[in-house]
Amino acid sequence: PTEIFRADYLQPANWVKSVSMSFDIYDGKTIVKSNLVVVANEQSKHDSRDLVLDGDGSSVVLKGVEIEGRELKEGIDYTLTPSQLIIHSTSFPNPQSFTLSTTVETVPEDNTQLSGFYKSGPMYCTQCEAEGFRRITYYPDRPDNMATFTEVKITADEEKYPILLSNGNLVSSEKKEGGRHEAVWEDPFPKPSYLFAVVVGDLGSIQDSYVTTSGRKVKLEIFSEKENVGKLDYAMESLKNSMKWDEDKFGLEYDLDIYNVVAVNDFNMGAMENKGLNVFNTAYVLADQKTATDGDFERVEGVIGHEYFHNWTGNRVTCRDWFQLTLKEGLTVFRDQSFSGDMGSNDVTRIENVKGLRGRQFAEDAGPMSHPIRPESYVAIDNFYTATVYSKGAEVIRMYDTILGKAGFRKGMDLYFERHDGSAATCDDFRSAMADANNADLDQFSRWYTQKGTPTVKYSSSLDADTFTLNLSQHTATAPENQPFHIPVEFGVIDSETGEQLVESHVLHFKEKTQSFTFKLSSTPKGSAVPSVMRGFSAPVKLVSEASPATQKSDLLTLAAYDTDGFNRWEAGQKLYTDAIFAELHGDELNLDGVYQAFEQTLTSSKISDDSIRAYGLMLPSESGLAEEMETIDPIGLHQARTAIKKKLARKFETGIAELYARLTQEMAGAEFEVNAKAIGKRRLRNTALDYVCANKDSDEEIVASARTAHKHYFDANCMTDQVAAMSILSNVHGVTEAEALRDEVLEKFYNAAEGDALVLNKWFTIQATSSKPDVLADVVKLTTHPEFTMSNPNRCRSLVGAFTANSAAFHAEDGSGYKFIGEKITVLDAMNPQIASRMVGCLIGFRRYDEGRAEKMKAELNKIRDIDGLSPDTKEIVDKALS
Ligand code: B3K
Ligand code: ZN
Repeated sequence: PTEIFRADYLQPANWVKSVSMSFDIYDGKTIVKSNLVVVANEQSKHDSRDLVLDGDGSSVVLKGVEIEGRELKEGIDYTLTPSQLIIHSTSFPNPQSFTLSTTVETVPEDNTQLSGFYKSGPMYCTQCEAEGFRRITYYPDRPDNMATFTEVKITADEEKYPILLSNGNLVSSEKKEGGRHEAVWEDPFPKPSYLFAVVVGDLGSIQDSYVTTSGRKVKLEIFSEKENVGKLDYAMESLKNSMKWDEDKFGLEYDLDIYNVVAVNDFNMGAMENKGLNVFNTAYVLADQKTATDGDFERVEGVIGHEYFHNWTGNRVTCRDWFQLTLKEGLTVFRDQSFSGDMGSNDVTRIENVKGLRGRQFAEDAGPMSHPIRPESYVAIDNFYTATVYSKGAEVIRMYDTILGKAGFRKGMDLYFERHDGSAATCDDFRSAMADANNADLDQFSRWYTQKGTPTVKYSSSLDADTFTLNLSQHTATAPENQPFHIPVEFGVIDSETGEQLVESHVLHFKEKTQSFTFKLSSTPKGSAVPSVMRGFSAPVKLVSEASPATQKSDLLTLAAYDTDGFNRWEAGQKLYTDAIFAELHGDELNLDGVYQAFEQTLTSSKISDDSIRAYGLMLPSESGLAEEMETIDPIGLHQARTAIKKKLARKFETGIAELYARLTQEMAGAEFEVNAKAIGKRRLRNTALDYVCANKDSDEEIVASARTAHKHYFDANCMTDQVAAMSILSNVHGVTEAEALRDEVLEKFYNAAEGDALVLNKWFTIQATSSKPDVLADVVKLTTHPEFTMSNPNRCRSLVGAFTANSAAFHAEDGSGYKFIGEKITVLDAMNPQIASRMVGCLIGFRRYDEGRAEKMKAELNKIRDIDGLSPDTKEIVDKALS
């Protein structure tokens, strides 16, 4: 495997301008023929004019190559390597333009990598991004080659595979001999090969339609295996909402007459934005009351939106090379986050997104896989579909919006499409469009694309008469250059006594290593003047106050009570909780007055009208988020400290929480099930209350009582959200026979009620794998032998093995048993599906953040993995990075 560098980008010597293909599908063998119209690229700086086609010899077997009827000869006309077919320019009949035809055979039934053309249960499907197309045919498999797929002909058995789909519009379909049939598709929009798709199967579907603002009637169809057709409605609603939203927000309309989505059971990631034919992991499209949690519904909406928005940001304008991935991914995540916020609540969505960023991206940036949102090099590009490229990439786009304002951002987007529609662009092109449309200087802003690491921003403030001074400093320890970023700091000042805004919220442009800003207060403060910094989480940084601990605490209480910014109000509470958890962990003297005050206020304040906001305000920060604040991570200590603080809160507010739980239970009893921000908020708040009710336990009696409460919650539940909440609590029960019986009853009931539903069973596995029981690894090992468990389905594998690695206290057991378990699983997985294996290995690579004992054991597993015979380049790249 070779390392590829961004700096080495060169245009190819030839372009493929148009393509026609045929797929002849038989059990155990598919024949793929391709005709490529090749034209010389005059702009290429390559010395050689040879036509270089990518092709993965482990998946395609070349049967023949011809140019316009002349059969080419290996060695003379072309060279074949395990990864390329090179057509010598000496064999071109006319170097300006000619048609090349290839025939290959492939066996989708044997494709366990789920990249290229493969079989998922009874259906065939493709996954081409990033480099799967070369596992289907020989082709310039690079995103800057945009070609028109004028004809894609699919032939298969009609009875077994009545549905034959590809990108674009259906041109014709007809019966063939021997019980076979054929469909021909054409896609009028030029596209790179990674957006190609074919789906073949016996599928059910739901249909709908959408009329765009300019009057185009689009036929919408979502396909799945027949037994799941009843779970597609929410996705369809979300799709129509996405289409409307993109018209309203960005003036972007859909451009084909058909929009198809297919749900597939075996899928490496969430979904794929193939032109006119999205392919989805079932987990991100199927949803109903009985089988999906509110989180699942939110994800379906978000991912349906995400893939739809890619039609413009990704497909109409694509990436010049894979280093530019964040051009489409960061931008599209920003768009799907904005969409979700507009559909529900912007504050709630923001809190959820930032929690996600802190839990995953901050960790990535603090480990050996740290990279800028636009990486400089890669071995396996699939390893760079990361939290950094996606989530931090979205934060970078959000900063343009913050710096330029909504209208300015829109102007930049319009110019971006005006300049680049129908082509393959770069991150610099995007930044230039934003700058030019607004006459703005975004030169320094480019450092967000070149420097890795999470910056730390420190602040202090002072007041002199009515002049308020804010001092900022920035430092990025992990960026070798440590050049200052252009950081938009949304800022305001609040009177601690009255809650009045003394400085209205606005954006500061923080561009130096240290910088001071002064403001005249609008009136003389009655209490102290408290700065509210980085409102809305206006930049992806760690924010640290340099005030004394006492001032910090009182400032946080002011912000928690009065901040006009929903995010910072929530954040202030989280900081108070965080300080308390670390004080508990370090055995410092505990003064919980502030925490109690913030918690009580969140529990009772009539000013909070959104139940989700109240729920998130009551929840303690996650263990993964907290771990990022530690120099050396103590996973077990952290878990215990967090649990201890939770218990203290549960005890202190026993009555208030019980009342809240009872009130909500009564209010919701008999109410019709709905999926909207309000209904989700109620369930979220009630389940948060349940969690505290059940946390309040020491004696056996209390343990049994809380298990009874959860047990009742489970059996009274009218939806998956409430069942999962109850079962998660019960899954932690251990050591008290009566409570264990309740736990086992619910687990069994849940399993039986699932009736084999794959997504429901995944939850059953996950809940057991994330239990806080001391013997959880033994349970997990046993579950790997369960008849429903398989490593070959990525969702199932993640639901048990992946979920266990997220169970920090258990995974990081001091004896190294968790590491050993995962090492064995990765060994099996790597041979089967390198993309999934190399993801999984991520749980070991942060070993330098742990104590020596753990670090040594994690490293030992990594060394073992490195020694695996035939280790995939994907896994090897990550392991090498970790060990270097
Ligand atoms: N673009 C795809 C991701 C493809 C991942 C390839 N390893 C999904 C998305 O971001 O929309
Ligand atoms: Zn995407």
